Amino acid sequence: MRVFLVHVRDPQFYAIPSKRRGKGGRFQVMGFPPIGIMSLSSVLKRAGHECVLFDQANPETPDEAILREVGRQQPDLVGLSFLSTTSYPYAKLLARQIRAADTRVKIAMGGVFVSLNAQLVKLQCPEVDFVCRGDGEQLILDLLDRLHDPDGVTGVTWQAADGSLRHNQSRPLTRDLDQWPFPDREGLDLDFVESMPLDVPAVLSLERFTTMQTSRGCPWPCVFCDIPIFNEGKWRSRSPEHVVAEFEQLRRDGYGSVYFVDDHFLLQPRRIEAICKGIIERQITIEWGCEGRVDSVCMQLFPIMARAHCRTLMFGIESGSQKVLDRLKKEQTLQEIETAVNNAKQAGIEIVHGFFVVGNPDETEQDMRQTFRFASKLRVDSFGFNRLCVYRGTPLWQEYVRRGLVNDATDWYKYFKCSSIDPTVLSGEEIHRIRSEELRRLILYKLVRYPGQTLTLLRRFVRYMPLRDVIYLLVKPFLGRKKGFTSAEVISRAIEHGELKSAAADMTQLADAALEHAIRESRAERARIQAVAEAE
Ligand code: B12
Repeated sequence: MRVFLVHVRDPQFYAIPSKRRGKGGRFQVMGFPPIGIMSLSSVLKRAGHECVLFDQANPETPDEAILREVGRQQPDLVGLSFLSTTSYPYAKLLARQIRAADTRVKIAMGGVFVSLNAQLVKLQCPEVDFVCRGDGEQLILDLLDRLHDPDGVTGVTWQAADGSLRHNQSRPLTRDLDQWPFPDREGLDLDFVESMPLDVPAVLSLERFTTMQTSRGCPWPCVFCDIPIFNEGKWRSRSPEHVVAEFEQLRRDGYGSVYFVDDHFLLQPRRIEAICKGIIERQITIEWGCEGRVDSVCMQLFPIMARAHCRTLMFGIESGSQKVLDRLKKEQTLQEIETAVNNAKQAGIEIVHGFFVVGNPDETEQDMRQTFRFASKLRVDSFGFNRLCVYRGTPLWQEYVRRGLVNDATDWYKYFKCSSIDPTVLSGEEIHRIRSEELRRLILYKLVRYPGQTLTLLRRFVRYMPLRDVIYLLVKPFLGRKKGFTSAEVISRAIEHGELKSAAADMTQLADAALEHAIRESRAERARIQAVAEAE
């Protein structure tokens, strides 16, 4: 059968297509490749199906291009894939356009957001035939076998001919992840260049870049995360041999840099040691990055990780106030954070990044300032301070439902900054004011206190980014708000994307007609910005 798989995303939100073309004329994109659809594609191809991939980071495949291809190639199934609540409005719109253009083609949706909201998505978006929950590899094969009668295909939510909503049983989680082929990295006409994971301007390199997933899930109970629910509280992993074999494949394909999208890579010492030894023995020099918890028992392995070319280690530090950490059920101490960061630096990990969140429930101004002071004490090379947001499926969402701050029936497809809805959180203006002040202080402090470390990082940026953008990154916290966009600002917005994030939050909260209007307007605006940037 012929299957289209589309990774839906706002093209300028998390990936910046450059005008540059890589080897073989492929478009270069600064951002993460869509590993979800790439994983499904290789499974489909191995089973003898035809699979065509689209990533909307590619400026050549907006909705219109996908609609044209649906008309031309008449696929049996179009699968729409996206990660987060923020992309749902775009996915819904695309599904509706496909259905309007072709009443015959079957449409499926998958990914974390739809897995956690399957019945509601099916009701709100009847154009979608199948809402697919959880791991997609075996599910999509089974679905293709039963496309016209998915009764019994576990993990699928659909509507029967009598109009009733069917929520088939969930699929038992498979522990055997080695059974799946490596993601299909050649199926997209794009070359990815490592950019800034989340808000982090921590450029690994400009080598050919890709992502890998070596494990799934994280069992810790942080109140803002829905991963334990998506993975039923379990952590599953691939064997070290399978991971190292993929590294070998990547070397053959000319990749120079990899980021692990695992929720918690640092969970099992023996596995990590075997992966690192495998990489070292085979003399693979691909540089890689990963993230994990600071209380990891794998800390003694940081030196071997560094020898195996782990260059970036990202920790979810969240706060410098123990009270806030406890409120977030982070189950980590300030001491553990310091120890992990110090050990990583001592082991020779080049970039240690700290993810922090501000605007937390019950966080006072003093707690927030303490977080910045704590960050200045830590030997982290780079840091990001995001406002806490709440998504359905997390324990925090459930708390807000109980407290009457969100309405599960009408708000399920939205997400909120906690500061917008929770009276125990500092107001948006206060957070902005404190964050700007403290960020300025933090940057100056790092420059003075750790000039060597900061200059090394800056040298790395300058190697990979235009000098004016690096300068802009540095001075931005010291500037007031400006009107209009410079091209550096377009890039920095993609790095920090504070305003885009607010716009996305607003977008998830619009009624359908207003949503379509807003998306049309924002596309027109984007086209204008692009035209200005190109003219420059
Ligand atoms: C890597 C990552 C990113 C990357 C994404 C890059 C990219 N191009 O993919 C970056 C850094 C850009 C990013 C950004 C954001 N992210 Co993020 N991200 C992740 C992370 C860690 C891994 C995703 C991944 O690659 N998984 C690996 C692949 C193989 O899995 P998958 O995509 O889920 O696909 C599988 C199944 O879902 C299924 N499937 C998927 N699609 C389909 C389609 C069909 C038809 C079928 C049958 C099956 C199917 O099959 C696949 C194989 O089993 C997840 C956590 C997680 N474990 O999912 C968070 C996560 C998805 N992100 C999250 C969030 C909140 C965000 C941001 C909003 C952050 C922010 N505040 O700015 C943005 C939003 C980006 C966007 N517009 O979607 C939340 C989403 C919560 C929610 N309910 O919305 C998550 C779950 C993290 C968390 N702990 O809460 N993210």
